[in-house]
Amino acid sequence: MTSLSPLHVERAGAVTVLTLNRPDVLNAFNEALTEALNAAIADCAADPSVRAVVITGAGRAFSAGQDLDDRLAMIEKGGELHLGDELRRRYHPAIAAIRGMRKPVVAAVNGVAAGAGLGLAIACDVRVAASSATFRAAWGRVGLVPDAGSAFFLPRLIGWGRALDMTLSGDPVPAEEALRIGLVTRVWPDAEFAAKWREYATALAEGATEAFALTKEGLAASMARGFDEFLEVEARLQDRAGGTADYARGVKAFAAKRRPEFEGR
Ligand code: T3D
Repeated sequence: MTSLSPLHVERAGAVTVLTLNRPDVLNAFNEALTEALNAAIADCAADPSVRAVVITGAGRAFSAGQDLDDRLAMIEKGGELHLGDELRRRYHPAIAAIRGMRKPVVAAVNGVAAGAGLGLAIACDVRVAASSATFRAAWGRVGLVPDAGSAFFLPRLIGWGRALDMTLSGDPVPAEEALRIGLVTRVWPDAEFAAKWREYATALAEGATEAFALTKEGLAASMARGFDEFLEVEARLQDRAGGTADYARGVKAFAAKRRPEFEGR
């Protein structure tokens, strides 16, 4: 990737690909990158013609997290650090917008994902990884706590014990191990990786997008509700899904023994 922009935005049919593009520093997040990422995520959310989003990295990394050169500069200046404010301003909007996005968001983890880079990946709906990718809960090694939503998502994805092992040890988790413990759901060889995630995202973008939005809503609701209350949420979501034109398209296509052509609504 040669563009000077810290974030490369590419439209491929109904898929938007956001490529973190600071390869010299393993796509570490500086102010310009988080600003561009927040804006691009908001654009994807607002554009109904975008039906799937992929976040990936340029070069050999997905992202090494917060740019520590920027933090070193702040520390050496001697002022007070307010990292909570940094999270609220730069990271939380992106994570919240991904969770709330009414279309699938895929993290295509092409290389190392560390610190807030791991946080971004685990906030996405689906994680797919290149076989050489690694996952590092790097915070402890620089004296911080997991952030960018990581302490929320990590135990839900891999379980309490593994989340503590990963965050306390800081040891790298290779892609095959990540697959085994449920941190990612697909691993493809490096040489095929880009073609595979493009194929995967294209298939998602051809799906029943509104039903996918309601699916995300349902899964999120299940985390915060008891069983009886959840069943009522489920019934309401299915009411809405059953009212979409895509549902009628899906049923007609099934009856005609052909593939449905969903329009996303
Ligand atoms: O501050 C806030 O707003 C709060 C938010 C905090 C969230 C966080 O993300 S804190 C955690 C930050 N991330 C890390 O602690 C990871 C730091 N990086 C590493 O530990 C290693 O780079 C890796 C394990 C990820 C990869 O190691 P390796 O050996 O493959 O590569 P390398 O040689 O360490 O890195 C290559 C270059 O990228 C190098 O620059 P150079 O020497 O070629 O000029 C290195 O300094 C740079 N780089 C890597 N990570 C960062 C970075 N530069 C700035 N910030 C980084 N996070």
